[in-house]
Amino acid sequence: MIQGIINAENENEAEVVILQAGYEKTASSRKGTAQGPAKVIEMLDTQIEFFSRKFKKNVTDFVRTTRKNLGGLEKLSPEETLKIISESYTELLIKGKFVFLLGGEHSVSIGAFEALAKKYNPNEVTILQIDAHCDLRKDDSDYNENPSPLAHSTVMRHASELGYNLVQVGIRTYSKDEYEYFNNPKNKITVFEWGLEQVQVEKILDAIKTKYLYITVDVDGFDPAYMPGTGTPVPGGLAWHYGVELLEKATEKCELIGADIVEVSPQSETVLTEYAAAELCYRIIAEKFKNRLIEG
Ligand SMILES: [Mn+2]
Repeated sequence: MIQGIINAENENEAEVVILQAGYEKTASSRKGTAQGPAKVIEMLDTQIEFFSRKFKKNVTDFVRTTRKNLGGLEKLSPEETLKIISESYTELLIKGKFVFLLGGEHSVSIGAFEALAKKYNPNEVTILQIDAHCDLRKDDSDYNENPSPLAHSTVMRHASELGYNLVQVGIRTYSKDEYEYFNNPKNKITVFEWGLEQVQVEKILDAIKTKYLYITVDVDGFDPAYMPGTGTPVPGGLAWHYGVELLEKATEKCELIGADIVEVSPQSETVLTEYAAAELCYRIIAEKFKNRLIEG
């Protein structure tokens, strides 16, 4: 059997668990994120090169990774879904696993934030978010007739209310309420808007002041040239190498306690989005375990 990046049979044999949460009930525009995690896993298993150009080693020789699929979420309410994600995540944290969550729509991250808040003090954690959107809405009442406080556009508001520090990168659209919310210093949010002026990676790293780091990547934060398959695309996002460098350097600077990649909505005409998501996932895991790769 050819072994892929998923090289452990089950979570007992692995230190990294890729948690698949293909949920998309509250997605506001183009659907399809339910299929995202499975497609990213397929890329991890068949397309991504094991050999790290950065470390000149096979990452699979040093890190044991498995997957866990939270199936059957489609029929559930947002509340039920988040409960399942949060409970599975908590169980894995108790077993000492590093969890990499794959969405699904961005709301799945709330399950991770809730679980991690039981292990870490959110005041000591910065969530580095790559996204076109702030996702700081109180609910989705401005575009949904049956508003939900658990919609994907509210995910970072939940994180903020749990007490996490937020650093948002690639932002290029927000509402008046979101603008007022992130400008309130008591909410501990630093926003790096994307426009003509190039933001230095070092400037973003300087805004991360905590020991612990969580990474959440909404793929619409990257430029659609690199990740076109997503529900609410916005032109003018992060360039590929810029985003990779930012994520690697942030992981180097802090202790990474969790990560997710969300809003992958596979297209029939190209696998670029899920390939890029798989590569980000693999590079973040390599960086997290870089000491082994360097010493091994
Ligand atoms: Mn977004």
